[in-house]
Amino acid sequence: MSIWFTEELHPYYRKGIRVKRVLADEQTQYQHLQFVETEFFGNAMILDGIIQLTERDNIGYHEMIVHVPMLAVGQPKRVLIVGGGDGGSLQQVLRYPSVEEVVVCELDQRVVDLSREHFAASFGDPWADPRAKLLVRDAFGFLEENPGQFDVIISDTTDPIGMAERLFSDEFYKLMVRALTPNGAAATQCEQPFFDTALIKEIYKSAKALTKNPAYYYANIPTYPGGGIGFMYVSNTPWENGLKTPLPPGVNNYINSDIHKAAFALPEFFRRELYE
Ligand code: SPD
Repeated sequence: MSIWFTEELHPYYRKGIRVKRVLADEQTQYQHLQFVETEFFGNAMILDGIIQLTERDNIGYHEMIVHVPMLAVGQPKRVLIVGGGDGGSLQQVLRYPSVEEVVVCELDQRVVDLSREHFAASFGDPWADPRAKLLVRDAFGFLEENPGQFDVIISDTTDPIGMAERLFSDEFYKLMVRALTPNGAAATQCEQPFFDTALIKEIYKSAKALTKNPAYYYANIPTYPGGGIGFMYVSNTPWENGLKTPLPPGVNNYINSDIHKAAFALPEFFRRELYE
């Protein structure tokens, strides 16, 4: 028997993946959390009906959201991950020998617990690293309390729906930039150029008002709407600085120097909307 899981993030667009079996299905304090074993993509986590990651194609997401700001900064020591309870970004951050501490501010403990169980084959157990510190709390308050503290901030969030909507606001970007060290860099989950042009434009405006060198970049992730997702790089340090920095020890499955550079090339309609 096989089941098709169909996602409808936008009212005008649907996509589906074939599921072998349901591994977990629960209503947490915050959301509907599901883990499924898929036919092609390995295990997947679904939140409120939206695919967050699969074992096969999370590589583009996690390698790009993490390494672009980390490489630009050079020798990052303190890193904050907003959200990221699945551990995929954490695994990538921990590859850097310069990192002394990674704080993960995740609201839902169940996301962490079930990801440890169902993504162990892909992520190992990054939480066992003594540099990793999990805070089960809302990121807003934490950012407010920690100005100038982080060399890199990664906003690894769900889509801007319900409680996550605030994480795409000007207020959030102000707090995030305030929590960075002067030459620090952030990268945020920043949606899809075709479907979310207006939102991304607003976010770019906020980022531009707060830092000298923001830029949008993109990665291919077949299980996300439109086959990919973009990120906002937010920093006074140009992202190009990272092109000179070697990638950290460990295996890369998506990023290489050509991809790093090419990710910032935008289709003309979108480049014009954003930058002119
Ligand atoms: N439309 C899906 C966007 C999902 C972004 N969050 C992914 C979390 C992976 N750590």
